[in-house]
Amino acid sequence: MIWNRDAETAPRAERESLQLRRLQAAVEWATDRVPFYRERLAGTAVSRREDLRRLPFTTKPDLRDQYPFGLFAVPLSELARIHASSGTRGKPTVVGYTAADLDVWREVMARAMVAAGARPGDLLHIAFGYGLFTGGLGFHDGAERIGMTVVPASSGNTARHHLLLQDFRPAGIAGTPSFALHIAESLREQGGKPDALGLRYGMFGAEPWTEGMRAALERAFGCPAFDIYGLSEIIGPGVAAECEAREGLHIADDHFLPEVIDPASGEALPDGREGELVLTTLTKRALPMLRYRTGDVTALDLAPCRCGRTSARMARVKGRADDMLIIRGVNLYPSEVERTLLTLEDLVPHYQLVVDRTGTLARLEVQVEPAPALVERCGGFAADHPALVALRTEVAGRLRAALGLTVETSIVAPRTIPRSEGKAVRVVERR
Ligand code: DLL
Repeated sequence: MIWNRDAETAPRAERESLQLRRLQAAVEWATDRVPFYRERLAGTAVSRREDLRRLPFTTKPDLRDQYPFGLFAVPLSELARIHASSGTRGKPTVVGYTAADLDVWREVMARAMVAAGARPGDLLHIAFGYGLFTGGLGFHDGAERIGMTVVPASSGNTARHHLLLQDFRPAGIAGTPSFALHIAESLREQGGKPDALGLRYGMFGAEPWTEGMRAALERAFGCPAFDIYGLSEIIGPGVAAECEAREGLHIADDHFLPEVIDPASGEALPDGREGELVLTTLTKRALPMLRYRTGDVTALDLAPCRCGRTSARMARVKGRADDMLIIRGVNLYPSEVERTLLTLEDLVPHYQLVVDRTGTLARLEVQVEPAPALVERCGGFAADHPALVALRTEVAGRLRAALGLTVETSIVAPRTIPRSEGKAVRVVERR
């Protein structure tokens, strides 16, 4: 099923001419109403799609400088809602929506969820946080638009999730991959059967995850797991999502125009090349974003998908450009470590990277936990048990082969790696 067949399967040429018309209107809207854009875009005309490349980028620091409402294009009285992303330091990034923006958000979320198998009448268990974070309410509104029944469970309180999932038996679950896995793992530890909950699909996102994580989630819940991407600055979840083909995420590119650039030079890269995703909102009223640098690393594919949708697709996000670690001259993303770790059955799918910058050279320690079955075979956890020593050697060898880097590997006691209730923190810095 396709939620909006006309929009989602429009031929490429038709799509591109709609994009150009909307881009022109968006540039006009932003320059007329936002002093920041008026100053920067004075005299810039957009008559062809390629002219997009002449517009300056908008960045996270621009949003921070204009905190809280400086980039809004409508008076506060015309806003229907405000969200914010927490930001690790300092003030949050504040975003706003008019009633029409919320309609666009519901529309793109409905497309995303239907592509994952959601249907009117389904019960949906939402394990994303509600509140200023866009995850909970984004899924909530989209599900209501489809005509689903929502269980707004929110994040945290894992025991409550177990109870609701077992007693209500929803068709679908939505949450961060790390929290969903924690729900499944802890349920299993208590004698429950997460793979017998009757779930038909899981929709996961808000943090980078790998194919290994997908396999772990599918095994845990006994249903397919779909990737949904988005960011508050652009709208929230629903910017892009996988369909049943699962060959990249369909970008709602009639609302959000994608480009991929070389993060160092800012030059646009050809389709298929990996770089930083830049998005321009085409229809957003309250907070138009022209060439927003997401920081997320991906590649674009314009070929039509075998599902029939014709939008541009993006590859699974590898991570944020600023999450890249440089260890003894080697660049690596936490997701590359995850890719290796999750091929090992004797490990649980939780891990942490500890970066020690106290010496002259940064050192990386990868902490992993043995799977419960292995600990049982060892008669309890003892780091010097030969089976665990062998496991450590195996993990270290695989990481060395995959990363081209020797990293310290530690097998830590079960349950020592913190479990996530929202976005997982994979990297801990020691300075
Ligand atoms: O995380 C919106 C969201 C909620 C998306 C629920 C999907 C599901 P922010 O808190 O503003 O918004 O964080 C956005 O999270 O720039 C990416 O770095 C990361 N991210 C989001 N989805 C994915 C994904 C929400 N599917 C930032 N894969 C983005 C990888 C993701 N990273």
